[in-house]
Amino acid sequence: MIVKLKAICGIFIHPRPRTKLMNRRSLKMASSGVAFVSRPEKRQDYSEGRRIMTNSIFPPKVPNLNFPVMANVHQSITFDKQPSSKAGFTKEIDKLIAEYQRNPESYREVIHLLKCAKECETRTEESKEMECTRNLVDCTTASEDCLQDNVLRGVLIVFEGADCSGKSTQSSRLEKDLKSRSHKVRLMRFPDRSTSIGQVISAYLEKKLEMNDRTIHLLFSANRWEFVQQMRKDLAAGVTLVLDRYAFSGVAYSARKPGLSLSWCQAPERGLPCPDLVVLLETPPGLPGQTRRFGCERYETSVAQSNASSCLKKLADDPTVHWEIIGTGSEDDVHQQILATVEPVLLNAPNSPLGRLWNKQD
Ligand code: FDM
Ligand code: MG
Repeated sequence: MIVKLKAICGIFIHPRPRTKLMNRRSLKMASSGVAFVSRPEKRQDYSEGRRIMTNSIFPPKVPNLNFPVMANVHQSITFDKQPSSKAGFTKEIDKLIAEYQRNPESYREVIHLLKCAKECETRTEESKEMECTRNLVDCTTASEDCLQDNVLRGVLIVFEGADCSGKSTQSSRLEKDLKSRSHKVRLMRFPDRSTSIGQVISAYLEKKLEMNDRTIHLLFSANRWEFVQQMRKDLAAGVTLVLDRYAFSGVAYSARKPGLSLSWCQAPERGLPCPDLVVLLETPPGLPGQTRRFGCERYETSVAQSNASSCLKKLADDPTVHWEIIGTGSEDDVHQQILATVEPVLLNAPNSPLGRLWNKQD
């Protein structure tokens, strides 16, 4: 069965600007009166106010959209759902490789990971796969810090936790709080579904596309690497980055799957900018699973979420990364706890260089 997916451009109206859903390119578009939303499940959040453009992947016949106008089908992607015809999907990876190869300097790690992902789709031996990710460790020498004189670097703060733990709410509250105190701050989220790799990830999460557990793991990682240059530039320019999920989700959601070891899952993430602080939010009892926000994406099951949660807790024991676990409480209480945790980090982190995550040479 061939499933045709289309990326659709539409204009719809935005009630309150949710910049957390936007990356730099989208913000540029926003400033010209059109903004970009990468998560179709957030569509219901937009009803009036601001013009938005979305190019998320939808089925060809878009059902009951809650926003006024859909127009301009501008891209059509075909994925073959049959497990027997891997050729169809490897062709998609080839297209991704060709796209990122247009800028090989910026996307060295991304291209490497995409090539590994293609290997994973075509071969099954673990040794081969291990080999290709191991090479990545040698590959991650790019994106040197471009520190500026007289500018204190920004701070890298990551929010982790299962679905419904409040990451999106709390990361955007922190962003607002820091902005109100005149900090330069940018909110990002992973996966970032706005890029070509992000769209393939999104199709996978929406169960419109099947692929091997290792392949998708590498694509999630490549999705982070494609932003590393921008992240480093921002940090060097004194912009504090607040991230809604990062490499730790990448590891936790994959390592719970049979046959994927923790160390294999960590390999492609080694060398990413190391957070100055990872805030792990605990999930309120009864959640996830019993909330309307718990949708129908892949991994949106209580088993997957609680396994990922346990894996995150294991990762939080790692002394090479600064973790803080925040217990459950009212939204305001949690916010206050986060502020108290973040404050000393904001003061101290800029005085030491940005680390590399899980880097054995450090
Ligand atoms: N997820 C997220 C992964 O499996 N790997 C990753 O690297 C990241 C960043 O994707 F279930 C999972 C976690 C979650 C799903 O994330 C989509 P959001 O935050 O619900 O969009
Ligand atoms: Mg989710």
